[in-house]
Amino acid sequence: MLIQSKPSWTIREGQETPESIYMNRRSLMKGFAGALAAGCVGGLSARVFAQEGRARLDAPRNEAYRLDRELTPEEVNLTYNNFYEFGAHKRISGNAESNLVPRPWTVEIDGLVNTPMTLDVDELIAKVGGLEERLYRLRCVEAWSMTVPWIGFPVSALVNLADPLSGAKYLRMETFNDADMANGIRSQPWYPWPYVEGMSMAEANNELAFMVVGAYGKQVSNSMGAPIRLHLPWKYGFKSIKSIVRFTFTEERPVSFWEEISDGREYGFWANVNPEVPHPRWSQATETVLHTQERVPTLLYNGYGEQVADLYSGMEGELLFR
Ligand SMILES: Nc1nc2c(c(=O)[nH]1)N[C@H]1C(S)=C(S)[C@@H](COP(=O)(O)O)O[C@H]1N2
Ligand SMILES: [Mo]
Repeated sequence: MLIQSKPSWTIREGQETPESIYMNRRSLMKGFAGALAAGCVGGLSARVFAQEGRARLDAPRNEAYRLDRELTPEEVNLTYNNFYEFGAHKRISGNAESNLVPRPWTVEIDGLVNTPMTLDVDELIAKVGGLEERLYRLRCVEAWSMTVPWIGFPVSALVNLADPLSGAKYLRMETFNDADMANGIRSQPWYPWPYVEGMSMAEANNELAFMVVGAYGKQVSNSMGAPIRLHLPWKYGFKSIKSIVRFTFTEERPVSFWEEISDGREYGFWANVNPEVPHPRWSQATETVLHTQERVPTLLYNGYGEQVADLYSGMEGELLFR
C-alpha cells in the first residue's frame, strides 16, 4: 500500500521549516536526551505520567492500515503538538492537560440530514458500532511528520448515522470555542475562532477518513484533541481538526480556519500532500521524522495515492495541493 522508501536519507534539519519549529524540535530532542540521562525525572516525564488518568481503550488493529516506518514514541506525540487554542507553539500539552475538560462532551450533528441529533460523545461512539486501531502517518504542512496508532471509527459510519439529504455536498466540523478552557482563544483574538475544517462527501466516505477517539491503547489525550478529532492521512495535518463539537452537512463548501487566515494563499481547502508543490515559503519535497530527526522524501498524497487519487479526477483546475 505504501511505497517502500530506502533509508538512504541524509540528515538536514531546519532548512525548510520555520525557525521557531526548528528551535522547538532541537529543545525537544535535548529534553529527551536529558531525561534518559537523569533516569527519567524531567518535567516531560511528569507530564506523561499525568496522562495515565486516561481510560484504556482496547480496539482490534485493522491490519489493512500498516506503516513502513516505526511508530512515533507516545511521549513525543503527547508533548509536541499544534493546538492553537492553547497557544501558537508546540509545547501546549501541559496547558491542554490542565484545562481542557473532555467529558462530559456534547456533539451536535445538524444541517442537511434526515437525523439531526445532539448527543454525548460516548453515546456517539456507542451508536457507530465498533472501534478499531489503525497505524497512520501524519504529515504537518510545516514539513515534519509522525506516525500514530489511532483508535476510532470510519467517518463513513458517522455519515450513515446522520443520513444526509441528497443536497449535502460537504461535511463541516467545528472545534469548541470556550476561552475559559483554552486561553489561546482569548489571547489571540485575531484568529477566526472557532477552528473550522471541512471535507467533501466523497472524502468523508473514503475508507481512509477516520474519526479518532483514542491513541496508544487509551482515550486520546487532551493535547491530541480529546475527546474526538479527525485524521485524514493523505492531507496536511491542519485538516485533521481536534476536539470537535459540531458536524454540519452543507451544500456550500465551508471555509476552513487556515484558509480564512491566509485568504487561501498559503493554506487551501483541499491541502493534499504533494512533494512537488511547495508552500509559498518553503519546499514540501522532504520532511523531518520527528523522533529520529531523519530527513525523508515526502510522498504524493503522503503515500496513500492508491486509495485517494480518484477522489480528485476531473478537478485539475482546483488548488488541490496546498
Ligand atoms: N482545533 C484545532 N485542531 C487542529 C489544530 C489546531 O491548532 N486546532 N492544529 C492542526 C495541525 S496544524 C496539526 S499538524 C495537527 C496536529 O495534531 P497532533 O498535535 O495530534 O500531532 O492538528 C491539527 N488540528
Ligand atoms: Mo500542521
